[in-house]
Amino acid sequence: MTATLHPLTDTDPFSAEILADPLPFQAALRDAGPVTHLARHDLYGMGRYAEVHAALVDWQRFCSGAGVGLVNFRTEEPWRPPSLLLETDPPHHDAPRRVLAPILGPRALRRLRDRWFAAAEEHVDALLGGGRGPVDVDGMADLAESFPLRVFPDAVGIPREGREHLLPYGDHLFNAFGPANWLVEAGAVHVAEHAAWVNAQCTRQVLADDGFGAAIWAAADRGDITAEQAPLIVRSLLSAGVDTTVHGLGAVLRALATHPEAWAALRERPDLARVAFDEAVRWESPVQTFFRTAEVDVPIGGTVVPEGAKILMFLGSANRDPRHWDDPDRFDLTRDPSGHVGFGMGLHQCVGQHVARLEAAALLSALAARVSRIEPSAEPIRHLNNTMRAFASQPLRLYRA
Ligand code: OVV
Repeated sequence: MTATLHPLTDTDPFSAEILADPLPFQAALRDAGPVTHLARHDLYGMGRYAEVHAALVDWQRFCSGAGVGLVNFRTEEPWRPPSLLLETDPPHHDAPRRVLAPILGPRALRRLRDRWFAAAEEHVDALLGGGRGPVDVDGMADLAESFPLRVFPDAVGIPREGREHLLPYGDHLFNAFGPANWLVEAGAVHVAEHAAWVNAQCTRQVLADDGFGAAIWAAADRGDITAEQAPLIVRSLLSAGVDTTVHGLGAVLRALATHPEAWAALRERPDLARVAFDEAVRWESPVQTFFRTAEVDVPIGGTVVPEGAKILMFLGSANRDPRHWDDPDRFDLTRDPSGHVGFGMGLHQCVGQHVARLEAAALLSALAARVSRIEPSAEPIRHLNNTMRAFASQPLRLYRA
């Protein structure tokens, strides 16, 4: 209850207490007004849906080119070369985005659909085994982590060897958007090895010739991007494409395990898998926050956010703002979750969202066809990260259909 004992402005939104349970702080932030100065890190926090949405679509005043973490790239050194997609503004942002969007778009993904649905069926069959009784699994290790790690790196076209670097690399990257606290210090110990491996997977010679990676290099051959840009765009896939989906799947599994009526509805109508995933992305918001930087003085409510200031967009808070959502804390398959900002909004909105939805649809469909009941068999354990709302483990009991 930090938020009520101390003035909100002194609260550290990246403290272990708030990362473990961010909802009370977020409610206090929304109630305090459209924007609040958080003095601990000299940042401005926005927690209401209307203002977060408006700022995300206003890239001219709320820029990404100075970084979308607390570090201002105009005054401090970024820990890695900036992303050509995430950490840029138009016009530099546009060619990489224009190249990547169709590679990850619904039309291109059609050729992966059957393969991923078959892989999910195999994966769940192997997990359930040949016995008869219920099966105890870890929803994270056995489903949310292992399924994406089985299909996504293949789709990018990277070799098998070394894939264990992907999750810790992403975990550190998402920590590094926050302040240099104990999470960043712990990750910094091994990040050089993870980053060296990730960077080495982005070259043309390493990538299979039929994956997302090769398609990015083909765009360089056509002249749509340069040969210097191509490896950094591949790096974006390996940076943003693993942990995010893992924790999105963790969120939907948690939601379905704790909402038996939603599981029953999904079994009845497997096409609800997509709504279930988007509602879980709204409800849990695996990517909780991103920063923007004020390009000019921006008046918001009675406050002026000064030019150069960092503004923290609380996506998870906007997704639970009762000013916008009816009964926002309820996970509800009958609501229309579209318009949530869990994938962001505006010109940086998640370019991989169709890939994530396809992974979720494959896994949930395979589970719904084989599992009559799914329930928590013990309390889940949270994994703390400066940006992501995540589980380390999630014990589940699966009852065969
Ligand atoms: C959305 C996102 C998260 C992390 C990394 C990147 C993007 C990237 O482009 O590297």
